[in-house]
Amino acid sequence: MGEITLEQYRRDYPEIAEDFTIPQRWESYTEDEHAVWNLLGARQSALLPGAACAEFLEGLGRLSLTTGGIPDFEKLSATLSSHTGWQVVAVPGLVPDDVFFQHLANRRFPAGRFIRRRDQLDYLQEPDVFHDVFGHVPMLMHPVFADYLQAYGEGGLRAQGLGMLEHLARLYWYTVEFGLLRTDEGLRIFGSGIVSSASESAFCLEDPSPNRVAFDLVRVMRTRYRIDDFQQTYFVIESFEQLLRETAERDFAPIYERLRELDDLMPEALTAEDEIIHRGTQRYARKRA
Ligand code: HBI
Ligand code: FE
Repeated sequence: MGEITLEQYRRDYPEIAEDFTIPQRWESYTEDEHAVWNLLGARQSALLPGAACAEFLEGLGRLSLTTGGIPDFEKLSATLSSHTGWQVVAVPGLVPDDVFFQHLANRRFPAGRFIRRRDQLDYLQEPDVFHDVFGHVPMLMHPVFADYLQAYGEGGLRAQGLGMLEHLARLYWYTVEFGLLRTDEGLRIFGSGIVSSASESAFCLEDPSPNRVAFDLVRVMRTRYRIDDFQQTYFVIESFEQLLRETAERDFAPIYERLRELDDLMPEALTAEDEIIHRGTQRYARKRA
């Protein structure tokens, strides 16, 4: 899946730096681009109480990301860094894995600068500023999650050296992007891919179709995922402390050795060892197939 190079981006973004960052040029956003942000922000904010976890909602509230237009990364980074030491930097789109990990390992979150068009409100392939900022930045206000994402960046660089990147990418996918949290009030969302999507916010919690399975590191790293539709399985953590403990504070070398012996699991698969919170009907996925 050939990665984009600096030279390719340089044609459209002559000001791109070696680390793939570009100036945000906040003044250049049009009124209509700010209006698209506000539309998405208002829509998601209305859906998320009782669906997103308290940690996400608290971060969102403190950053006032709802209807003030596309945020200025400099101001956003000032607030964010005073809480957890993270910053937001602008990039033109997807960046190579090692570049992505280097940023995370240094507590910089690379965010797309562009915003989706009005005819793409519900789905687009490349991460835009709404997904990256509204979806990811609120959780970076949480000290434990902030440490987890930095550790993921450091682990990514190591995994790349060991040829295990595909496995580690699944951890990112099923936690940072599509993770659920178990709370006394029921399941709640913390995954950025979900909180930035109107349809998946409801689907992941309410639809009988997908599996909901307790998080287990090796299980997650064996499981393939879909990038083109709703997930068929969501993994549920008990707490952010658990996530940090079972990932950042663990030696992955023996885990990678086990993974070399184990087959991949399909996105809808369940195993005898799973702690199943909800056994999905997979009706939605079958209908789409
Ligand atoms: N680049 N801008 C950007 N955003 C991402 O989420 C991203 C990326 N490059 C690589 C990547 N994600 C993933 O493939 C890694 O988590 C493995
Ligand atoms: Fe993302």
